[in-house]
Amino acid sequence: MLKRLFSAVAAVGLLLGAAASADAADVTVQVEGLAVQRGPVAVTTPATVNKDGTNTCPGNTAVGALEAGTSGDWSGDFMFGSYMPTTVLGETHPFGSGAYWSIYINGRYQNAGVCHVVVHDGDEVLIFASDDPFVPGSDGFDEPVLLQAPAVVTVGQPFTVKVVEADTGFDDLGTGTTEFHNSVGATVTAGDARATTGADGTATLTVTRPGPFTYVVTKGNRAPDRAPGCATTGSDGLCGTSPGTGTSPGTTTPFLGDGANDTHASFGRILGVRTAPATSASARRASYAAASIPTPPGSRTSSCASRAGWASAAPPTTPAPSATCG
Ligand code: B12
Repeated sequence: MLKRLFSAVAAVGLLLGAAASADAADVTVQVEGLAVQRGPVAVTTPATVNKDGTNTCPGNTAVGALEAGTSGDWSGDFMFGSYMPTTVLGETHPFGSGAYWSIYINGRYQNAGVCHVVVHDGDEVLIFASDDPFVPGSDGFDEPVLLQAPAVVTVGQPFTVKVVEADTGFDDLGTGTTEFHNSVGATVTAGDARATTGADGTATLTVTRPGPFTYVVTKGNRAPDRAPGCATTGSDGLCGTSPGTGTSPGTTTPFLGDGANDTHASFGRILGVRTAPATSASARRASYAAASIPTPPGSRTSSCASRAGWASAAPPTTPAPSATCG
């Protein structure tokens, strides 16, 4: 029965994939394994991906992003009309092992295989070693945390960032819908600055060293988020400023919700993790259980991608252009 259901859904996925345009997409790709990490890196998807010499997928899909973001360093069998990545950057997570390589786009769980998830310009593709709710224990990451922060900040001047976390619920067919909630108690580092988010998911940081840095957001077992940032005095020639001119980096008014000051170019957003370990896993178990899937005992959501628009912890609906980080 489930197999019939899967076949039907897979067929729909194939149709969706076949209908996909072959236009290349400029996306960012972030890989978060248990031992490997890459990105976010900005890439352009290839025209097609043929990993096994037999099966070809459209390139403007998650598998195209995976192929470009890992420079081809991944492998996986082709089944039910899609590749199923098992090894990424040398780290292997086969189904049934406790963790699997999962794909989230702009912080959202994807309800199709990598060959069928179409990507668009500005999308942030996260590939992470996710915990498998069908295997006892917590062997991979929970859903990601996602950062919303200015791509360029002023040295010595406090700025505010916001972190949300992805929480995905599943219906009886196993279809997931991701919601975003303010992430309380997430740790954000930016160069020499470090802060913890409060009840509204925000934190205030001050970077004192000029130059490029990487934002890193972590919370418990959730997949981390990362994004490039840059600190400048405004006249040091860094982050796109001109030396000696006093050009303002123009990033002192962080967007935090109403969209009124949504200046895409000045905000970098990090994609990352999942619910507090127990909550996330149990929620997924519960929803899968509703789909009559056996639940094992004890088992359990970028580069200069700039993005504003997470009003009320809602993710952006329109891809934002990339920022320049010097
Ligand atoms: C269990 C399950 C999983 C488990 C499988 C491992 C395990 N320990 O059993 C885990 C959690 C690992 C998993 C992962 C994913 N899954 Co899944 N999964 C299911 C589920 C709930 C049941 C499948 C099942 O057990 N059937 C019963 C057995 C007897 O039949 P089976 O044919 O042998 O089942 C196997 C295949 O379904 C395969 N499988 C599971 N997921 C996927 C996804 C893809 C793309 C492929 C090709 C195969 C595949 O693993 C099963 C066990 O061996 C179905 C929903 C459903 N109700 O069918 C979704 C479902 C099959 N999964 C789906 C998806 C999208 C994924 C992910 C791509 C999600 C993501 N964003 O990461 C990933 C795959 C990532 C990757 N590396 O390719 C979709 C597929 C849609 C499509 N047409 O492409 C389904 C239909 C859910 C949905 N409605 O969105 N999944």
